[in-house]
Amino acid sequence: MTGTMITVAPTGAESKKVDAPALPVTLAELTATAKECEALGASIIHVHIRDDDAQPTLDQGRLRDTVAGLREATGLIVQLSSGGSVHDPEADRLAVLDAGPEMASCTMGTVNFGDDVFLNRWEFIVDLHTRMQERGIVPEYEIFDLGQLTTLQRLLARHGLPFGGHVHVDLVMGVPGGMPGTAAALVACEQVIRDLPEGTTFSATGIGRSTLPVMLASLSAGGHLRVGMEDTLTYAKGRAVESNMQLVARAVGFAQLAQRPPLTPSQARELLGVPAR
Ligand code: KMH
Ligand code: ZN
Repeated sequence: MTGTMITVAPTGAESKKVDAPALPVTLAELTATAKECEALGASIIHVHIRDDDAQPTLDQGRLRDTVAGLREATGLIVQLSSGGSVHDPEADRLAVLDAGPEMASCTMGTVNFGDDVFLNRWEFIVDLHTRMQERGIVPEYEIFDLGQLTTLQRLLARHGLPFGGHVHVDLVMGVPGGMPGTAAALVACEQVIRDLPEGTTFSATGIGRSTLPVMLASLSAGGHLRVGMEDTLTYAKGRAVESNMQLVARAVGFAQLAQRPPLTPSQARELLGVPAR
């Protein structure tokens, strides 16, 4: 398949609604954003949710309502974040899988995260991976640094392929504490991805100002794209992002220019081994 999977990551756990009023924090805002992003060309939504005070939460009831609401309103692949915020305990992060998503993120190691630490112990990674296998959830392996790809190799060698048999990786580049958001770093990752099981796919996102170089590098290296207000709140120098749709529309434009038009959600399901709906 030569098209581009475009993931929208609309909310995240780090940005505040007061600083970015367009950040979708209610279920109504999230479903409206999801519908518009799907119409523009997104095929996957990477979901973090907020509580009534717009603070990050992993509340089980809200997670279930969110999965149900997004499935009813859109055809997007619903990928819940098992990363949560840096403050979430492991038990709550594992319980995300109980909300019944088609996909969930699964980070391949601990990384400094600005002034905080995003903790992902080996035993916790194994737990997430094996629970997803048992429950028929397709993981997206989140990679914040080059060595985490080697951790993924070790995980697959010791604990087997994910549900569906297809390996998909997301390079999250430019986090302060992780790998830089540069074409050189993306190519270095791509070289290691070649040692993963045949057919492994990758997407990439650049945090903050690295969004454009990472997007262009990923398209030219055969990768897919993730964009959204989880990752950047600046559209251009001195210009704030107006909406997630603005970021998806730009990614769609670049994908089309690269002659790799957006894949539909059903094409993305086929590629990733996510069961058809
Ligand atoms: N919010 C970050 C600490 C994920 O969603 O899996 C972790 C994160 C990764 O966003
Ligand atoms: Zn996330």
